[in-house]
Amino acid sequence: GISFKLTETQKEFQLLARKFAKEEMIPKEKYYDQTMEYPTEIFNKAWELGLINGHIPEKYGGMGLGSLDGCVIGEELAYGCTGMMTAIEANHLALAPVLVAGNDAQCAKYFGQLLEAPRQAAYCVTEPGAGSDVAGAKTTAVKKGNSWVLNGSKMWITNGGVADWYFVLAKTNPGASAGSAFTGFIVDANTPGITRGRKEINMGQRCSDTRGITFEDVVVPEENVLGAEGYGFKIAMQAFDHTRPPVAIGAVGLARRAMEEAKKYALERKTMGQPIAFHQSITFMLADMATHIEAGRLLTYKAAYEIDCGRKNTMYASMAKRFAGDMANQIAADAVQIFGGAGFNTEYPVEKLMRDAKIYQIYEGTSQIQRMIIGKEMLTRPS
Ligand code: CO8
Ligand code: FAD
Repeated sequence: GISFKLTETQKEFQLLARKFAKEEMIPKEKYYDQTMEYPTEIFNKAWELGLINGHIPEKYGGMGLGSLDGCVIGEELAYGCTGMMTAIEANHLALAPVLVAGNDAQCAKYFGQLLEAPRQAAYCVTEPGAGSDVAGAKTTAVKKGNSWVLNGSKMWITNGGVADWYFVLAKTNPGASAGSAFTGFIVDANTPGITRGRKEINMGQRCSDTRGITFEDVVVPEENVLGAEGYGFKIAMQAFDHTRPPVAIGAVGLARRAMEEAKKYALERKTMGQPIAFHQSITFMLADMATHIEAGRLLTYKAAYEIDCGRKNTMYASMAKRFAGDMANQIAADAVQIFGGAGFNTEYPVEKLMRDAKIYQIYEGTSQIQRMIIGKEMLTRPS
């Protein structure tokens, strides 16, 4: 039969991450939100505890955690602060293409770097002129002898300013269709010709580091080609199959935090002779929050479980990302409503949650793009 039970190891990770969120992340959330400082201290402590890079296979010295294991941890970290969680989770996004297509030497070298010290990596696909439309990306890579020369600009790159290495998608065959026009590269961040832009000032998740990066005659050795020439687009898409479930669970963790803050406040705040929690319109808002969080978590677990079983989870990953992203925005907005005037004020926790939630409908593919993918999978790629 079906089991909703976490394993003992998953429960241990859940408790560890929950304690970390409560004791380390929540006390600092306001500081990092207001200063927009990169949460180096939190990142380093999470790394020490084994809460980062968990998906690196045991063969390369990692823990070999599955997608569902990562989601169990991710929900707790997101409950603490999604700005910090995004800084942490971006490492998983960067290592996903290497997990999908890296050869032995690439895995050993680049996973090794992330395991030997608290370091960051970043995933560079989006460009100033192409976000949803990945196939429209214009960064090029041209073969010269035994190397490739990269030119172009990437935009909105999480961990862009702090990463030691990048996954970069570049066009290598402009005449070909998307599926064979691009190649994926691992690029050392200290390679000459790379310029990191200023840290962008965003609406929410403000401590996360988001930057533009330009590549000007950046020479990358042939050994840093992932998979093979022409496979980049598919590697980038397969990486999303791994990373959309953890992004979805980030939205679930944020929504759970918003619900708990709203519930606590609604039980304390009294109007017309009783706690507002017992006015039916508030009770119903809380009831819907609890229901939608359960649904978002289960859908995300399903998307993670499918890929852990080695099955193509593209449709479920998009369903989870779409549902959880939209749901977290509704719940964060309702939490602000339940707080009334206090909800609009920075002394209370929910206005940050509402600002932080918005990005879940945008990054890792917008809610509109997720619907396009679900539709395509349903209608033209039926299982
Ligand atoms: N697996 C394998 N192959 C795939 C997949 C997949 N999942 N998807 C597509 N392909 C293949 C197709 O089969 C096709 O192959 P072929 O040419 O052989 O037929 C080829 O790729 C082209 O596919 P499509 O025709 O479907 O391509 P389209 O150009 O129509 O567009 C999308 C596809 C889905 C619209 C794509 O462009 C897309 O995903 N857009 C959204 C981009 C996106 O999500 N960006 C996110 C950037 S990263 C980010 O935001 C990080 C945020 C920070 C997170 C940090 C952690 C919290
Ligand atoms: P556009 O593609 O220009 O879309 C604009 C609007 O049009 C959206 O509402 C979109 O849904 C809609 N739209 C577009 N095409 C269609 C269509 N065909 N049908 C219907 N509606 C459509 N990228 C990375 O590569 N790496 C990262 O680490 C990374 N981190 C990010 C962090 C932050 C904080 C932000 C803001 C972005 C990040 N991104 C990253 C980029 C992110 O994935 C893109 O912003 C996102 O995919 C949307 O692309 P766009 O901004 O170009 O919007």
